[in-house]
Amino acid sequence: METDAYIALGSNLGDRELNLLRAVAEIGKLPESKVSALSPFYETSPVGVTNQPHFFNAVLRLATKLSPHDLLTRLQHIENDVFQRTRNIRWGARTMDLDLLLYGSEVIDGPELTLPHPRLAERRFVLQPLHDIAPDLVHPVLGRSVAELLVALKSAESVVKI
Ligand code: PH2
Ligand code: MG
Ligand code: MG
Repeated sequence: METDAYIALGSNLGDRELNLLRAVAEIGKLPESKVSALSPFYETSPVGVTNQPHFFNAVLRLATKLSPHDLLTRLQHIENDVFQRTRNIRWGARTMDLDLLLYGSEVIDGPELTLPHPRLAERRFVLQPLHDIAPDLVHPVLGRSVAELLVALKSAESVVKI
């Protein structure tokens, strides 16, 4: 069975735009999967650790037959092997961060994977591009659409379409 998964992409080291394009291409090569929507790219102010370069962020939809855990492992391989990402400071600068936001309406709370992504509704750099491709998608735990979550968001992070 095919499921719509939503993946957030972020980069704040190197050629950020090229990194996002490369990640989209790599995700597009995953087996039994097809990229079916891609948001615009945004330049965003860093959240959490603020003394680091601005990010480029985007969100894509993947129609996939891979399981959530298989998909997560493959995204980690892209981070590590294609972008030579080394695990450094949590929320620090990185060439590529691929976060599984949603997998259909699955709710998972495990040691390796939490779905929906726990900080999804607090982050404008995620909600804005998600809104571009799926405004009516309903968050399976909060029971509110992406459009509703975006309107309710208080944070003042800057998120600028490039
Ligand atoms: N990712 C983080 C922490 N902070 N800030 C922005 N603007 N964009 C990100 O992708 C981001 C962040 C942790 O993964
Ligand atoms: Mg992240
Ligand atoms: Mg991550």
